[in-house]
Amino acid sequence: MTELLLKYFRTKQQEVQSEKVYDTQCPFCSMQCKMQLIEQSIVSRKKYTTIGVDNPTSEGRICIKGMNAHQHALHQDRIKYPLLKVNGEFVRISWREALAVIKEKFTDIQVADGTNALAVYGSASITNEEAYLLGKFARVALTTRYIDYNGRLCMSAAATAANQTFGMDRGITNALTEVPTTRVIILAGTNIAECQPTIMPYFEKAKENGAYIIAIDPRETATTQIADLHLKVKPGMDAALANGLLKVIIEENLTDEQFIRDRATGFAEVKEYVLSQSLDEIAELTGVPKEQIETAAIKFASEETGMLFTARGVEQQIDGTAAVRNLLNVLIATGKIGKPSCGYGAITGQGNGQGAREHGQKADQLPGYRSIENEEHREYIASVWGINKEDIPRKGVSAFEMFKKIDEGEITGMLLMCSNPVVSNPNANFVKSALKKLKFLVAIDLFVSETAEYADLILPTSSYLEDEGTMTNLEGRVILREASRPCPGEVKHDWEIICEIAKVLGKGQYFPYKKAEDIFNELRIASKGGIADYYGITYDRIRKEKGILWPCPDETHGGTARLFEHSFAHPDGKAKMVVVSNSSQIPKEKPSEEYPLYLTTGRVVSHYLTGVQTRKSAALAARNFESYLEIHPETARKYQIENNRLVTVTSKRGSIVVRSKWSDKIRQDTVFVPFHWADSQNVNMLVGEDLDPFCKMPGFKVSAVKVVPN
Ligand SMILES: Nc1nc2c(c(=O)[nH]1)N[C@H]1C(S)=C(S)[C@@H](COP(=O)(O)OP(=O)(O)OC[C@H]3O[C@@H](n4cnc5c(=O)[nH]c(N)nc54)[C@H](O)[C@@H]3O)O[C@H]1N2
Ligand SMILES: Nc1nc2c(c(=O)[nH]1)N[C@H]1C(S)=C(S)[C@@H](COP(=O)(O)OP(=O)(O)OC[C@H]3O[C@@H](n4cnc5c(=O)[nH]c(N)nc54)[C@H](O)[C@@H]3O)O[C@H]1N2
Ligand code: SF4
Ligand SMILES: [Mo]
Repeated sequence: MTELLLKYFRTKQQEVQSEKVYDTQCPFCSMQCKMQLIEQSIVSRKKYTTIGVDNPTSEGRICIKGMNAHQHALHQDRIKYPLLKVNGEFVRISWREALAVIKEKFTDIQVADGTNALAVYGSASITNEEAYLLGKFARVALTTRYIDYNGRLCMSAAATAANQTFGMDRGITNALTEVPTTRVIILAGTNIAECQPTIMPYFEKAKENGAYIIAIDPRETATTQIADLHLKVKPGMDAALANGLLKVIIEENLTDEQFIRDRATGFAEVKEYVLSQSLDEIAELTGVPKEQIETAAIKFASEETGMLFTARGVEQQIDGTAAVRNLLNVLIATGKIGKPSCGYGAITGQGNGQGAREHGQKADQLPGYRSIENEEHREYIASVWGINKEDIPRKGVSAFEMFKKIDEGEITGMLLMCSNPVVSNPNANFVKSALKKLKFLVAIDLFVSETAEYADLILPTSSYLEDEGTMTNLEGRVILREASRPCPGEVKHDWEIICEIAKVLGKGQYFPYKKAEDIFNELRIASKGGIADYYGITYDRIRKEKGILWPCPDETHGGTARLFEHSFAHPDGKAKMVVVSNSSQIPKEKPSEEYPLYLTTGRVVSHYLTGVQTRKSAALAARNFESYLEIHPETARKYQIENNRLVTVTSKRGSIVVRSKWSDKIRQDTVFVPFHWADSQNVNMLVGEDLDPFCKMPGFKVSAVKVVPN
């Protein structure tokens, strides 16, 4: 180093007057990368740097979003005080006033419209403690049946499919360390390179070790680039494609007969159905050449080990459950589960997409993945909560269906925690009109989101730097987010807010917690004996062992890395294969003369979900400051769409205006728009309301649209 450089660094170091280090985890995706925020005071300003910290899942890596997460958490737009809407304007009020307003409004609503007139809308970006508490709050403090959460739009198809096929749902059936040694991988409708970037080295290592990678996606993405074979499927056709794979595997005698006999039911019916189908027709339906279907099937079936991964491309369909089940049929038919380097992964989305779907935030669920309609389960949870089992309400409806109930006047008040449904639910115009009908909406958020703007009261909550608690990452590993930064202004933690509301409603005795760990210790008991059994997991153990994979039934149990080694979780121990027809039970929207193109939606690496957080971050916003329409140049020419111009995209439901981006990486019959932007760029104004009959997932990945130049 030159004298000059040394001198420069010495002066720099002298400038740093103090340094604080905050241990935390990234607030964004399911990798939950461990990191530290380093805050340096330098003369007149503060400098922030985020670095990755070693741990079993992300191994010290972080991506561009994690690196810049502090930019939104420290942003001046953070809400720091309760805000009440008075004559259309939000004004600062005290917590005491805010809680009094809630007490009055909630009581009035329940007196006038019945106890079920209040609904709770939760999230999978909150901690396990908070997700558990929100479920308890709805049932015990509000005694309403209506609670559901944003995970309904996210993991519900994969979760339902895994429950139906295997009898239980844990995102990945293996620890990630098994990926590098597998021989063949299917990546179906998952863009891990942009959505879970720090997972990539596991797959890159597999490739270095000679694994054959098959990607299924209507677009070429950073993920399909690592594939040896890319099946550029027509949007919404994964179920039919899986039938093609099954047909070839069966005809080529590549099934694992013994595995099927010993470990599965339903194969004979599946075999009969797929053999009755024509591969030429499947090729036509899916847009994937017959030879490619054959190659994929033969490659996958003939290797000794193999793993299947799906994400929202396959799942966010009105036949998402069936599509996943049919891909699981492929996995079972080839005996590739329950063995080393063989298994299934539904790549979890949100930071706590796994844990938040296990402990009672779902309309039909009680903690530990128990069922709210099962008498024994009700009895057990009532005993943990200290109430009568008759007092636990019955099941409610899914996230989007709650907006239907609002529209119909059945739900008149809502508590919304950590979600932005105006941008994330289908048919956004309908959602907005429903929200306007509410007598009272409380939003608990970091910012005045597009949905919080509709609220009567906004409560300020803490961020990932401030709020401690456990999250269950995409492996099913329960990890502890230590968070030590003090809350800004009068901000409170989500769990504290729940407890305080319960208290003013006269239910304080059921919510006596002093810290997140107290809630976790109750969750452990509530989950005990359930499918998602956390009983053996403690904060101390997580700290020592760097996370524990559930199920973990007692404190001497080491956690479960690989599921289904000896049996599946159905009472007969077998996996259930099922016939899935080539076309959806509810017809999907198809391109027509008026709306000639498929629209599919998804993500870019630099933004997160509805963008409320990442649009605040200067570094991330600079990478993509507006939405866009990915369109094939041939298609663009056909519709007189120049490159880089504003265009109007219209479906039966509405219109948006975005900038065109020519790309020969997308199918010619399909356009793609990311969903991170709001207002006139809110792509959910275009998406329809039909829901998967099993899991109530909307069809975010298939709409019919037209595109015209502006
Ligand atoms: N950068 C970033 N990362 C994120 C998020 C984010 O918003 N931004 N969100 C997090 C969350 S909550 C989630 S759920 C995950 C989502 O992670 P992914 O599911 O991987 O993300 P998507 O972009 O929604 O969809 C994945 C791919 O599906 C393809 N696709 C579209 N239609 C179809 C189809 O019909 N069939 C098939 N086979 N593929 C199709 C799209 O082209 C896209 O490349 O990411 C998590 N990570
Ligand atoms: N068209 C289309 N639509 C989609 C999808 C798609 O692929 N295409 N994907 C769907 C998927 S997979 C998902 S997961 C949903 C997500 O949809 P949403 O849940 O609506 O999205 P977020 O942007 O995560 O909203 C989180 C809100 O909570 C706030 N927040 C952040 N952290 C906290 C916290 O700790 N506590 C509280 N109280 N608030 C907090 C943020 O500021 C933000 O306003 O969108 C779905 N919608
Ligand atoms: S966005 Fe996901 S991959 Fe990136 S740092 Fe955060 S948790 Fe890790
Ligand atoms: Mo998600």
